[in-house]
Amino acid sequence: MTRLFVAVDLPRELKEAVAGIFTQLPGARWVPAEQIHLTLRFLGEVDAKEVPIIKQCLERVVFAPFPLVLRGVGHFPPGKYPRVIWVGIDPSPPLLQLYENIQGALAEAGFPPEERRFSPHVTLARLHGTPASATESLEAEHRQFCCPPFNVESFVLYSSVLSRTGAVHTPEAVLKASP
Ligand code: 3AM
Repeated sequence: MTRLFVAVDLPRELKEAVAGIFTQLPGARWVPAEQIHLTLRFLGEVDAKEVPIIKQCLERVVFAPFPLVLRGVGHFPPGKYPRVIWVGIDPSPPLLQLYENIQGALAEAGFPPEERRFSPHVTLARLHGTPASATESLEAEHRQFCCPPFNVESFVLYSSVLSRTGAVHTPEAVLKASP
């Protein structure tokens, strides 16, 4: 079995800009800078035999390059102990269209569309017992966080191997935009 997800990788400068938000926060496990990404779909454990079919379906996703803007810092879910700190993504029509096209392609590979609404974000940290008051002061500090738009020219099918030191993500296929 292979644990798979589909995501947009970010340029190195953006990963570095995002990682610049990282700070000492008790209970926070920051995502390694090189792994920072925008998840489009988590597929979970998949039989290795199915991976070529998934790749073929994803290769049929047609999209033109489009700009993506990262903006603001927040947490999820609301309440006393959030689980995630994120950087927001402007939900532009081309991003939502790419998301829908990927859902359609994966439905052909036997993965029904997700029921949860797509809420684009870049996960910065996973939290264990960090009070919302601590994340709120970090958010206040970075309320104006914004990066110059970057052009999405591809998306990636990643495999993810979990280990005690964290997940290792490996690109299994890079799906490019049409010029
Ligand atoms: O980039 P984010 O954090 O949005 O949270 C995991 C991460 O998304 C998510 O898949 C992405 C790559 O690891 N993920 C992990 N397990 C999941 C699950 N059981 C999951 N998403 C939904 N259900």
